Amino acid sequence: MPFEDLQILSLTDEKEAKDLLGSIGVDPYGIESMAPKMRHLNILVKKVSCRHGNIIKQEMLSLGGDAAVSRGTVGCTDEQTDVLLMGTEKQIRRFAEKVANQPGSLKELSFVIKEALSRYLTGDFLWKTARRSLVINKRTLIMGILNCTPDSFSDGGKYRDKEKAVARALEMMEEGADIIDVGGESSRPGADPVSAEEEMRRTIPVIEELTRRASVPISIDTVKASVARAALQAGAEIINDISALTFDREMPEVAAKSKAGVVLMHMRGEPKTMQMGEIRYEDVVGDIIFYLKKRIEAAESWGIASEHLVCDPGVGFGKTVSHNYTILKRLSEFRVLGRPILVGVSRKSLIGAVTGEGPEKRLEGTAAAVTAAVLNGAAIVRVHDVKEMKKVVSVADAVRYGVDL
Ligand code: 9MG
Repeated sequence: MPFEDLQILSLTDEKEAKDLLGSIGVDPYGIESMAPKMRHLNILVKKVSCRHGNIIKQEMLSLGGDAAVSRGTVGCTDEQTDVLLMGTEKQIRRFAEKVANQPGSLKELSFVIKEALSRYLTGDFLWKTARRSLVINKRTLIMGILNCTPDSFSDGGKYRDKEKAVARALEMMEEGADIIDVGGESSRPGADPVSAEEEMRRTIPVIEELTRRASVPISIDTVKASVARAALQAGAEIINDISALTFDREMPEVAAKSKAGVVLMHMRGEPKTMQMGEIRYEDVVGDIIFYLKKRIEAAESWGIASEHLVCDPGVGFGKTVSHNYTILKRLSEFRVLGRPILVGVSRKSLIGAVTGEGPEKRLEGTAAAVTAAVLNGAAIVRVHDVKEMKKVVSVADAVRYGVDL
């Protein structure tokens, strides 16, 4: 039968698209021109006036794409509508060009679309910390968790706790951790806060020792400016702030002055109470992206350059199990933030909710969730079981980026 070797392709990145065009023998100009036609985009624009909704629909139709608007938009019985632009990257770019010269908000829409596309299509990142730049390119980084809370290492003696913590950090480094995240306050749901003094007592001696002995950057997991300041002085380079610089009004200044790397994480409420009561979002992914966009803008307004920022949807922080899986499934949408995405799923309750097992028995479930995160665009994964997750990430990276073997 002729044509029986027809294929329906699933292409996920620009390189794959260009390689395919090259293999057909398309000339280089054609490759540049056609690759953007191979990427289909759905772009949701909220609260557009009915007049503009109609113009957008007409323009997109004229370019061979389409735009979904509310039923009442055509007759303008609806004052406003959300608009879903549907088209290839090429059609969307043409649309943005066409409306760029229109007065008022369509001109702004053109600008916003172009900006969003350029952030969304950024593949490689530099993450600047207080002392170095981490290249994030074709390999997912591993952040190893070092909990310096009493339940983690304590066997009574202060000295032995510190020695054990340092030994575990060095072991994680040997196992493949790219960053060690040191924390002295539990952020588990329902956990009680601890004082800054206690947090420092638990973490600073460990960081001082690791700064002397570890070659990878140290991150301090804290929401308190005084703890972050002391940790940075002791040699830490990154602030992992689960409150996205909102908990302590002095934190932005500490981050800006030190030029530390900063993880901005989304959390609803605070650890003590975040899983209580009804947890509702209009659209969990859209709401978190909007929040993180505002936190990036706030950080920049305090003088923290965007190259220092990493964003984190905050799996498990004020979200239902269903929200957490939606975040993992739609993780690639966070690319629109234009910054690397960090994901922490290790041993969390979203895994236990499906496997029915307790935190110590969630290794395989964690492996599956880490794989999903990597395949959907995570740049960094925060994990307890570095040795095992290093292998998981290597295989997921091979699927995501390919291998030269
Ligand atoms: C401290 N901590 C616990 N879970 C976390 C997560 O998912 N992300 C980040 N950045 N920190 C976390």
